[in-house]
Amino acid sequence: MGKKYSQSSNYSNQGRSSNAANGNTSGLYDANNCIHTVPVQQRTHWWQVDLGGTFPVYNITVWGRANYWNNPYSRLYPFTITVDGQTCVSVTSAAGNRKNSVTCSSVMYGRVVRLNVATPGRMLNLCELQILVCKEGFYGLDCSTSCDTNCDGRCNRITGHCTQNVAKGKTCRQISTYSNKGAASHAADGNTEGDFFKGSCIHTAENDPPGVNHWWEVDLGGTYPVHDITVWARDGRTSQIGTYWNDHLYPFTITVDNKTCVRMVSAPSTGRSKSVTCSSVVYGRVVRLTLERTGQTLNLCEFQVFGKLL
Ligand SMILES: [Ca+2]
Ligand SMILES: [Ca+2]
Repeated sequence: MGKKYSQSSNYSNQGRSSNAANGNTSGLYDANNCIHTVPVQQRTHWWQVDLGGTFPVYNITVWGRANYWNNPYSRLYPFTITVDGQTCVSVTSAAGNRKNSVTCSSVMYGRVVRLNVATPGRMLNLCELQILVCKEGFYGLDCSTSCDTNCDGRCNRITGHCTQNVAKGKTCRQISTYSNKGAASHAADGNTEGDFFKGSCIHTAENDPPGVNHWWEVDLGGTYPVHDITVWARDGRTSQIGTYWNDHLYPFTITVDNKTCVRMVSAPSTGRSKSVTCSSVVYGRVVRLTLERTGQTLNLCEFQVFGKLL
């Protein structure tokens, strides 16, 4: 609820797209609870929601229109649900009643969820579509189970499996090294310590080479689905952009095998760590962080890749 909705056409204001996510599962179209596309034999009738960010999509429940949900004129069935254009599930026949809970073939990470009436569709009536996504730290069909404490509060929101830091202990490289205390391996040693002099942060060399953006990377040793990353800044100083040594980390770009995962401009308002997510799951092996301040040395105390989705 409260997201952006759209649909292929609008039969009347009474059938507007937000009606399928207004929290009311009533099947009464006349009560402004359902959507209604223009009834023509066009190729596509669809309704979609833009979740505003990437979410794990798995359980979806749809409610059809009272007395029409199983109408032979394809007001809902058969339909296909997609997540960012990838098929989540195809439903060929109607359920026993208006309500139908379906699941994607696997957990799909995406932003735009669309219900398409299968061709040839005639119109679409949909009274509610719900996507259940647990908040961080909880999982299960009703999101009532908390992640195992060993997961450090992070687990798959469907299965409960720990999402482990797959970067820890892996081979690291960086453009240059300031001193032994700033070795590349320090950003994946499993220690988030922020005091540079305790030897758990990286530090690239000043003016070597000049005029380029400094980078650090980790080779995960195999292909992983990369999505959730947490970066830890250096402790101990007030920088130009907030506390800590944030101007030696932000803004940065993260790539996975040279494919863009995310660009992050702003440092967190509090705390040394920031969790970021790729715009979509990026499969790859080498994850690189590049500081977008030409010639500036890069400080990074820990880089965690929570890449194991299932
Ligand atoms: Ca509704
Ligand atoms: Ca470290």
